[in-house]
Amino acid sequence: MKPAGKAIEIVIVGLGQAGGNLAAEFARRGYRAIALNTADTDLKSLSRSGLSLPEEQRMYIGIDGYDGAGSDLSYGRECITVHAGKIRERISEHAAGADAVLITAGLGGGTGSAVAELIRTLADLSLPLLVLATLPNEHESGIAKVNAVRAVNELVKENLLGWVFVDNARLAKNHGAVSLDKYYAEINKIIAEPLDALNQLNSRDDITAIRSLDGEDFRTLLLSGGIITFASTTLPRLSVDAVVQAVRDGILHSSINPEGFQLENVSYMGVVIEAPDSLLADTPYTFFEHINEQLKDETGGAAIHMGVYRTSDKQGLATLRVFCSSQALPDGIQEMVAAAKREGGQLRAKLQRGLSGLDLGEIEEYELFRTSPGTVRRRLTDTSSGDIPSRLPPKPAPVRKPAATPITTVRDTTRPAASIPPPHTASMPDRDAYDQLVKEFKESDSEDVKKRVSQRLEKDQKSDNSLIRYYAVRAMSKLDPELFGAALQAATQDEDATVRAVAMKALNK
Ligand SMILES: Nc1nc2c(ncn2[C@@H]2O[C@H](COP(=O)(O)OP(=O)(O)OP(=O)(O)O)[C@@H](O)[C@H]2O)c(=O)[nH]1
Ligand SMILES: [Mg+2]
Repeated sequence: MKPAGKAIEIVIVGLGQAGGNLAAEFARRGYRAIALNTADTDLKSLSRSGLSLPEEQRMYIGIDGYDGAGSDLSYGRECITVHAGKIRERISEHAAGADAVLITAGLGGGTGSAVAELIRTLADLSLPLLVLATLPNEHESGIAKVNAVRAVNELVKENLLGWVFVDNARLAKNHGAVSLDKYYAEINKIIAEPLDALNQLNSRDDITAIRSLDGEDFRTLLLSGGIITFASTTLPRLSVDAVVQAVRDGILHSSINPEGFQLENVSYMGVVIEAPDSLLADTPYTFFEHINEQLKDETGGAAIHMGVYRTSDKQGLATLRVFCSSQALPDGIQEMVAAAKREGGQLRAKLQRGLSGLDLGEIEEYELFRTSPGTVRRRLTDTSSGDIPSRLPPKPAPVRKPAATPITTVRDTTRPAASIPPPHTASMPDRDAYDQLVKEFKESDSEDVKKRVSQRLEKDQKSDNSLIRYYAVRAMSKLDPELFGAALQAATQDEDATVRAVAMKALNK
């Protein structure tokens, strides 16, 4: 059943902490929402004012009681795979009868970045899926950026009805003065507002329709299949040129979505003008038609849905709301890819000892610039405008993955410690190697083995290489945070934000 005051029923599924916080914001606005997380601590934080979701709308999907993915994308994916059955069951119940299912997630951590795995898990349910994903801030670690780029690359290949990318860096620039304790609650309001505003346009008491953008128009726009961007601005007067210019600037420099959406890539557009009588009285009847024609012209034939509403704005200003879907990734996402490559590259340059864990080879092989969502979309037939071939970099030769540090998987009780490689050997151990250390520590009865694993992890926590420190700290957090108290304490001062976060979380357990 459609919720009161909304044109269409959108239900929300939040994944990871950011996803859960966004789900809570939509719930505050009257949407049905649930949050999935690998961390019980994050789910519990959804009882705070401003970011709250009742307990029965939270679902723990961690493994073995671990608290969060600690930025480990493979673990995030694994959690979803392990709980696939119960996730499908829960979401199918939750989404019953919905016009659209919006999955919210923050890209950068290990849980939200696994959002494509969640989408694949839900594929059999044939739900009308959209995704709203935040991109990391500039100050976030290289690991967060690499996770985010991988997630974007996976996401655009999924068969979805729409993608909304949110640029956390732009939001931080404009709202960075908000206090730390209220920051996410505040920016999540800003993120949810444009979608909600359009969905409840025709139930608002403060505006009356002159020409309405109705619920079916909104449904067509939202489910048109493409990268969605929003913009809103105020205008002191209404003229065709001023409105078209504001639409162009608004989507090029959206304050929520990544920079660089171009009018010529837009395939569907909704334009809503809310204006007081003082402005409407001076606006000729043909205005509406002219804007429509000019936008159609500049977009190369996009479907334009327009609405004009009368408001009682005291300052005499008109509000312009723009919603459009485009078939090309905006420049802002390409910049993020460049930053991930750069910072991943710096990390690699620091290492020189091998980099199987971060796997930059894969990053450099990303097809992000090649893959237009148009190639996977099911509705639009003309995908030619969606590709960005002119900006394609030549495909670099794949970087060969160094072999992972050999770790014996067969238990040899006569030589209990033989499988532990020395730190800082020629090639850097990857995540599996550290998982193996955790396993050996847990399964071994030998004090000698436990001691050698501990010494190894403590030594690696001091490594010059942030990825080694990250894996070591993550392993400590899976073992006994008390035993590794001193090392974890030291790691809370680490120069890498992700290492600090994992250590803090372990100590708070
Ligand atoms: N807009 C917005 N962004 C957020 C919020 N919380 C976190 N983020 C962003 O989302 C990214 C991912 O962080 P989390 O959501 O905490 O990570 P996670 O998905 O829980 O993953 P793990 O903690 O590794 O299990 C961060 O790098 C931030 O950029 C939020 O409430 N709103
Ligand atoms: Mg988390």
